Amino acid sequence: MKIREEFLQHHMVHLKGALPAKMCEEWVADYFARTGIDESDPSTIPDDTNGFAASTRTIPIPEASPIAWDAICELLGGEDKIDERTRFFSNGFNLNYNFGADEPWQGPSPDRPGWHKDGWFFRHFLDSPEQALLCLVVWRDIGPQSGGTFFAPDSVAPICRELRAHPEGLHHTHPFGKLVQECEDFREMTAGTGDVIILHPYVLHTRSQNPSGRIRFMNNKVVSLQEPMCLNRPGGDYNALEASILQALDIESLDFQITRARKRSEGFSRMDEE
Ligand SMILES: O=C(O)CCC(=O)C(=O)O
Ligand SMILES: [Fe+2]
Repeated sequence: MKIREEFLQHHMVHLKGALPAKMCEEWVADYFARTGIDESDPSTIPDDTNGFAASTRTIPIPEASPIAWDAICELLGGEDKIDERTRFFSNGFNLNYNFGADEPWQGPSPDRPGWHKDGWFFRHFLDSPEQALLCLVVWRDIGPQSGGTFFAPDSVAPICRELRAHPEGLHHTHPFGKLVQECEDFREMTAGTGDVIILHPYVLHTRSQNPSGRIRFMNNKVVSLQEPMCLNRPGGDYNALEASILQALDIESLDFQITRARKRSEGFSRMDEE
């Protein structure tokens, strides 16, 4: 299936082996070497069940993964539409060491805590450019019940309706997660080394338990547009993201006007309470 169709139908595109396995292995080995963590020795595993690794290296996405870069550009309407600051992968891994390992396993469901929409650095509007895609970058294979992110691909429509109803914009702490109650399709991400899973930015997701004894190495990589989306393009020449939003709202076009200014933090840091 073509990338665009796949995105419109499933709100995700799973690119297998999008990063060279050798590079992934090297970056993961480097993490272990720098931190002294040894998975066979629990005393070396940090007490935090999750954590972000310090970022010590980055690589332009087109260099690391032409496949992922082509897919991103195709979905967003071309390379020139993408914010320069979001054109890199890094080793600032999002780690899940052993979250909930001592509790009975619970699969993806609305009952799990923590469902959210990404984007803590900006005020959220239906047409916001800041979180245009959410790429899950997988540095080492993730089997079942090994910390793979839980996600609900059918959250896109309820999120679109919520954002459409709030032209004044919503703070990132708005309880978007409650909309999982309207979802039926709950999944657990499993993936191989070097896979990149491109999710629609309005896919609700949450971390899962990791009783596997194996650290989960991933990034939740944000890709931003330079400009806000346009939901009423003359001629209907929509990028896949815009088309998916119109499809979710079941309309041909939308003259969406924001009623409060856009706002974001410096860089990508967490925005304060309003
Ligand atoms: O750790 C995970 O699987 C999900 C993390 C996440 O969604 C986030 O950090 O925004
Ligand atoms: Fe997230």
